[in-house]
Amino acid sequence: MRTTTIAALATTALLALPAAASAQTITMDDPKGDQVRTGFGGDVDRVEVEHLKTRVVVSVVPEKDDAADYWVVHVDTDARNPGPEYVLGASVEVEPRLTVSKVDTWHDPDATRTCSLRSFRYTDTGVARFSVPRRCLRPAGDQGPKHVRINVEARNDYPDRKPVDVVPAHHAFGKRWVAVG
Ligand SMILES: [Ca+2]
Ligand SMILES: [Ca+2]
Repeated sequence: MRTTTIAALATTALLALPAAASAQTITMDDPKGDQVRTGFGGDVDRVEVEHLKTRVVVSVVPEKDDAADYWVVHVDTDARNPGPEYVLGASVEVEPRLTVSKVDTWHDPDATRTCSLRSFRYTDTGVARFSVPRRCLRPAGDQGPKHVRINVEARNDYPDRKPVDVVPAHHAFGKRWVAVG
């Protein structure tokens, strides 16, 4: 009886764990063909997030031959502020370049650039890989974010720069925090 009770308590304790458990690496899958049809690319297949000791790496995997012109990655580092604290942007211009900006809301006109990096590239398989030093995602003197959540928008230059596919959803982050490894 006692064993049963302990087992039951253990099960209850497990069920009581917060849904937003941390992990060093997560994958967010996205449905195929759910993008806004504009005649251009931008259908995201999945997003992978790695939180390493010195960098946060976000890999955006488009459906085959369906890359967007432009990717916007919103980074949540603080649950007390409902929106993102940082935005990463990269385009497929001749010389791909990654910018990191500090923001207070989803669309912050006063965004402040914290880093401008060459550490953005497309892999041979068309994956857009953002590799950001943690120092770009922290206030001065801070150690860097304990954990991050991510939102990715695919955008095109034509007919406009409105998002055509968003992971996981408009103005929402992945459920799971990705803790530093
Ligand atoms: Ca998709
Ligand atoms: Ca936040």
